[in-house]
Amino acid sequence: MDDFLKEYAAVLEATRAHRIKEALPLLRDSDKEEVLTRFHPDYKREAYRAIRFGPNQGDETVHELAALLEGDSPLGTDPVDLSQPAYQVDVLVLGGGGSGATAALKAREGGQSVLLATKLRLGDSNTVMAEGGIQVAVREDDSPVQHFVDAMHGGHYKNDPALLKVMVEDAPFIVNWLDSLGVLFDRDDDGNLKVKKGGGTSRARLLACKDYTGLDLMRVLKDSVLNEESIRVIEFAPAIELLTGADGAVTGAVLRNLDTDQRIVVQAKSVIIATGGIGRLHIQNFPTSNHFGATGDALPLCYRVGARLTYPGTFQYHPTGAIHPEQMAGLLVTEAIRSGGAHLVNRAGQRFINELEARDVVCAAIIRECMEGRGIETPLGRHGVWLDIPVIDTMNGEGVVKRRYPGMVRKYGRHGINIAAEPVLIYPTLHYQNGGVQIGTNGETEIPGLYVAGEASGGVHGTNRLMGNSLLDIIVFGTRAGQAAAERAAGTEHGALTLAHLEQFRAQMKAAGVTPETTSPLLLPNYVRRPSEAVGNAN
Ligand code: MEZ
Repeated sequence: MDDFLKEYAAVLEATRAHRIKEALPLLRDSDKEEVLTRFHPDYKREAYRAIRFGPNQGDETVHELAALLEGDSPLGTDPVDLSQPAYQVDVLVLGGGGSGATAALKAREGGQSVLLATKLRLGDSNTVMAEGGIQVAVREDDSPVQHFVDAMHGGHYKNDPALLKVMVEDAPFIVNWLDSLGVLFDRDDDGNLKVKKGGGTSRARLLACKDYTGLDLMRVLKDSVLNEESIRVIEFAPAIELLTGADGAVTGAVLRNLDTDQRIVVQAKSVIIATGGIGRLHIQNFPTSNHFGATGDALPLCYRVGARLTYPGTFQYHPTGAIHPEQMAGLLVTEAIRSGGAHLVNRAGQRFINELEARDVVCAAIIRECMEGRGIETPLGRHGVWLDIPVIDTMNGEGVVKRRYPGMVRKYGRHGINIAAEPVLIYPTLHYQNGGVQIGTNGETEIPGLYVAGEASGGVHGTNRLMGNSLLDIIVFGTRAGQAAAERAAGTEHGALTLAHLEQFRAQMKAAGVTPETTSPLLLPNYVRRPSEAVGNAN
């Protein structure tokens, strides 16, 4: 352990026996409200401003997202030849994570030709970063109704009830499908699915593949897509603009080949956007648990064709992001560790919140401890509190941490930290966009031909998602969007390919007196060198 931590660790160890006996009550609603409004980043007014034009004009969001929505198209004013599309397909899926892969498989099952285009490689996504599990009511003492009630409570009753209803009701079928594809869910000695409890839930309903659940899901989804020869996959080819027909329906997209910078025009009868979340915008300067590609690309693309966003101003800061060593900053330390009994402890050796409160409340409580001087500062100026992981072995016997959390053991082990024996420093990390493009129960948007699935969409989680509901969301709505998009394609002709929506968008921008600060979608985080900046590239 680094020297600067030793004196604090001694305090932590001295209080462990006492803490084990302590039962921390859950907060009353009024206390939750107080800690949230004072310390949660979503309530920091100076981080927000109103969107100046478009479908969400007047709604508040963070500066980073407002700039993206009001950004101009990367197409600039260069003419694009739309007369000879490189591909003509029934269903175009944008995004190669869990939701995109599922949507492609289901659209193909619907008998339609499918092209899946993805910004990085197939599978490079937030799905593979998901650790703790997927919520499904499988036990006898549980039900989709109970799951619904928990998610509503966690989401501050802002969830779209119709979306949430189908999500919890489809969940048991989804788990059967994943099981049939070969996902290796944890099971007990009798072969029954094992369940864990997540924060903010009344029942243990989290199914997991150790602490790399998303990785295992993506493993089988990726294989399934690759085994389906009739699904065409193009990698390193993100969408930079959608295309619309005379009636405003989405009729295709312009992709950019990241290697050659060439544009690729695709004509499609239905387009499904499943490009994930926004963590790599580092909203309010937070570190992030998100994948490199998580630059919120769906939001400006959909906004420009006139799709409304729901809750564009709410984000999830996962309570336990690593802050030390610096190379790990932002990395997710799964909630499954708190669900397994780890304590959150301040520098005085005190627990300060029930570790299984909903995420936004735990996040706000950690920020409060740090702001009020009860955190620990790292040599590089980050502040955080302890996550006492060794207490799990103290309570359950040696070897439990290693057995249950092999992914975490490995990630910290690379930096010489043995989490079974040493506590780790954590602070909230930007993890999830609670809001997104407004959808109906089949992933449909208000724009004909445009479907959105997974983290890019919003509404199902209200303003605070519960652990494990994201892996469920991506598969449920990937499935529904894939099926609905295929059904539409079966009964539609290809539409004209135009950029009429972009002209209208630019006219609205001009009328609002807005000068764009950036082009969007961003595609890569600002600190990543663009292909055009590569050594030897004269452009
Ligand atoms: O759903 C999630 O965000 C999740 C399971 C994260 C985690 O803590 O592992």
